[in-house]
Amino acid sequence: MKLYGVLLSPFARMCMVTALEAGLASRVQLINTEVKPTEVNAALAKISPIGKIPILETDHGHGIYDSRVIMEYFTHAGGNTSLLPHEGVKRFRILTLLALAQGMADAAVSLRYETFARPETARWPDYTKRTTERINACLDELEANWLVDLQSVTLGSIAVAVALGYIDFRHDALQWRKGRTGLSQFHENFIKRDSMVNTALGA
Ligand SMILES: N[C@@H](CCC(=O)N[C@@H](CS)C(=O)NCC(=O)O)C(=O)O
Repeated sequence: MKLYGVLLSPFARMCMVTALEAGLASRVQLINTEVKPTEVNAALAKISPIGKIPILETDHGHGIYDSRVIMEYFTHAGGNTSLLPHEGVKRFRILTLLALAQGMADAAVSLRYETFARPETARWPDYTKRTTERINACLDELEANWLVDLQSVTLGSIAVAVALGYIDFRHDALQWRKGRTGLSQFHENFIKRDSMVNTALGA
C-alpha cells in the first residue's frame, strides 16, 4: 500500500503510527508528498478531489481518505481489534477522542497557515485568536476528561500524542504543558513507543 504524505503532517503521521501499531510496517510505504494550501497537486487530485494529505492507495489501486478512514482501514487490514474495538460504548468513546484530537490538529494546522503561509497584509487577528482558543479548549478538555482513556493504546491516544507533537513543533509559544500535568505525563510516556520513535521528524 502507498501512503502519500509527509510525517510533518500530523494527519499523515497518525496514519503511519497506526500502521506500525497494527503490524503493517512492511506493507505500507510512505511516499513523500508535500502539498500547499494554494496549489493543486495534480497526481493527488487524480485520487482525491480534496487533494489534502494523507491519501492511501491500496494494493488493489483504490484510493482511501481522509486520515480517520485510513486509520480505521489499517486496523481492519492488520486484523487489530484493540486500537478500535467493535463493542459500541468503547468504540464511540474512542472515535470521539479521535475527533477531539483531529479537531485540535486541524486548528493547529490552520493556525500555522494563518500565521505563516498567509501574506501578512491579509492576516485576520480574530481568526488567529479564535483558533488559538480552540486549541486551548481541546487541551483543557483532554486534561479534564480523557486521561483514563489515554491510558490505552487506541486510535484516539495515537491521534492525541501526534497532535501534541505537532503543537510542540509548530506552536511552542502556546506552552501547552503549563497547568496540564496529566496530559504532559501521557505524552512523555507515549512518545517512547517504537511507533512514535520511528515516525519522529528526522527518524
Ligand atoms: N481531514 C483531513 C485533513 C488533512 C489536512 O489538513 N492535511 C493538510 C496537511 S497537514 C493538507 O493537505 N493541506 C493542504 C491543503 O490545505 O490544501 C484528514 O484528516 O486527512
